[in-house]
This record gives sequence, C-alpha cells and structure tokens, in this order.
Amino acid sequence: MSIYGEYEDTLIQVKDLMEEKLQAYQRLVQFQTGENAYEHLLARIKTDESMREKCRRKGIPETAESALGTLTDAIGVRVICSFVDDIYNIVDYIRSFEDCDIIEEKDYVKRAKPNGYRSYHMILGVHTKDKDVLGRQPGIYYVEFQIRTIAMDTWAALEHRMKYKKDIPNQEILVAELKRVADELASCDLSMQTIRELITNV
Ligand code: 0O2
Repeated sequence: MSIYGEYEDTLIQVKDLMEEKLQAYQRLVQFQTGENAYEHLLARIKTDESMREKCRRKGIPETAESALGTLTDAIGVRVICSFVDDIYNIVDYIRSFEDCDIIEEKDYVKRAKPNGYRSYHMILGVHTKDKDVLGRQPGIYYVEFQIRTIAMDTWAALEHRMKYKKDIPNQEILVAELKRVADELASCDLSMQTIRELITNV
C-alpha cells in the first residue's frame, strides 16, 4: 500500500488539474503574443520511496498524515522559463487560481540562497470536493511549484547531483565554484532579458 493510501486518486486529480491550468495558460499566451509562456512543464507525485525517505529525514512517521498533512510537496510542479520576467507572469497567473490558498511564497530569484540557488517557490492549498487526510471536506491538497529559468534549472540539477556525491574531493572549492557560476548565470539571465526587451520594442 502506498504511503498516500486512499488519497492517491485525488492527489493525481489535483496534479492533473494544475498541469491542465498551466497548459491552458501556455496556449493563451501563445495565441495572444505568439511566444511561449514557458519552455516546459514537469508535474509529478513524489514517489512512495522518496516520500518515505523524506519522512525519515524529517523525523516524522511514515504515514499519509505526514505525507499530505505535514509535508507540502507530495505534488510538485516545475515550470522552466526562458526569461526571468516569465517567472513573475506565471507567479501572477498561479496567484489568480480560484479555490486555492497561497500557503507560502519564497522568492529565491530576487534573494538567492547563500549557495547560489535561484528559483521561485510557491506552496498552494488546492480545495477539493474530496475529503483530505485531516478529515476536512472540502479537502485541501498541497502543491509545491518551482518556477525558474533554464539556466537556474541547469545549475540546480548539477548542484543536486553534487549533494549526493559525498566523496567528491575539494568540496569547498567546488561549492565556491558553483556559487560563482550561479552568479554568472544570473547575470546572463539579466542580459537575455534585456536583449528580449530590445527586440520586442523595435
Ligand atoms: P527534495 O528531495 O527535492 O524534495 P526551509 O526548511 O524552508 O529552509 P524547505 O522546506 O526545504 O526549506 O523549502 P525550500 O527551501 O522551498 O525548498 C524546497 C525544495 O526546493 C527542495 O526540496 C529542493 O527540491 C529545492 N531546493 C531548495 N534549495 C535548494 C538548493 O540549494 N539546491 C537545489 N538543487 N535544490 C534546492 P527538498 O525538500 O530539499 O528535497
């Protein structure tokens, strides 16, 4: 039995709904401007194994209550954009969703983490007609959004891999190098944004 138990079907429905909303937004922006709202979209439900591992890491029981009531990233949606401005347009669009509460927002684009990590994070509480793990009906299912540029995403993927490779020599040098690259990529993102504006305003 999956850690999500009887709530798994609703979890899938909420994930699909978020995906559909963002796909509809992509179509709308393409129709209105001829450009993409984002480059690609990745929506997933955290696997049973990863969720159990996260519960153990956080020192909480491996239960549906922990996975869906305490933790908020059972449903994860990652939106990858070409330009920094697109991130904020998507954030505004997500803020406009009906029957959803914004639980948390973290702007690691404007305020990068000390290691150089950049991304916009949002946790949404999506209201459903189905019961949730805490017995509420309408229920609330959490969704974690990570919205970032292609450059930010490439960096995060590499840095994530490094975290799991504990035996890498000269860790400090690598951490400093990664931070330097993150700042350079952020500077490139800004330049790309400026070039886009210059082209658009011709
Ligand atoms: P996993 O395995 O990806 O789910 P906080 O306690 O508020 O400081 P919290 O709760 O981890 O931090 O929230 P935050 O900072 O919004 O991070 C949520 C997720 O963003 C993380 O999930 C990562 O996926 C990603 N993330 C955050 N910081 C970094 C970073 O420095 N590097 C990379 N590569 N990804 C990051 P989890 O729970 O850490 O793990």
